[in-house]
Amino acid sequence: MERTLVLLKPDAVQRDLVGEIISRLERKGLKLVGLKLMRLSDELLNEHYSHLVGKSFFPEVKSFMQLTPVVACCWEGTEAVNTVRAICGITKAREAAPGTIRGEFAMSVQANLIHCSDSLETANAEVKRFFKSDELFSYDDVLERYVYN
Ligand code: YYY
Ligand code: MG
Repeated sequence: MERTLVLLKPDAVQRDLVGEIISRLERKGLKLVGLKLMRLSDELLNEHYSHLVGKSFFPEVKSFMQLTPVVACCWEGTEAVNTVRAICGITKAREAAPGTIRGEFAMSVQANLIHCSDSLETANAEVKRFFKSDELFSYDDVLERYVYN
C-alpha cells in the first residue's frame, strides 16, 4: 500500500470544488487517512516547491497558494501515487484529459485545483512534511475486498 499527498488549492476552496474532488478520490476506492485545512507558510512552500525556487513564476505560485487555507489530505491504496496522478491530469489544466480533475474543472496552469505527489519517493517526503504521525490514521476499510479483489 502506498500513501500520497494531495493539496486542494485555493481555487478549489473558492470554487466550492473541495467535496467534488474528495468524492472522486473516495469513489475511485482510495482510502482517506489524513485530512485538514492549513495555511501554507513561506517556509513550507519553499520546501514543497523547491524544484521551482528561482523560476520567474515562483513568487506568483507562492502568493496564489497563500490566498486561502488549503485542504491537505493523505490517500492510501495500491499504487496510490500514480493512480492519483492519473486522476488529477497534467499541469496545464486546459489541456488535461477529459475525465481528469484538471481536465474537467480547470483552465489555468497556476490555478489547476490540486497538487499530488509525483513519485513514491516524493510522496513519502511530502506526507511527512504536511502531516504529523498522529494526524495519520490506520483503520480497516470494510469494502477493501470489494474494491481490490
Ligand atoms: O506537479 P504539478 O502541479 O503538475 O506541476 P509542477 O511542475 O510540480 O509545478 C507546481 C505548480 O507550479 C503547478 O501546479 C502550477 C505552478 N506552475 C506555474 O504556475 N507555471 C509553470 N510554468 C509551472 C508550474
Ligand atoms: Mg509537482
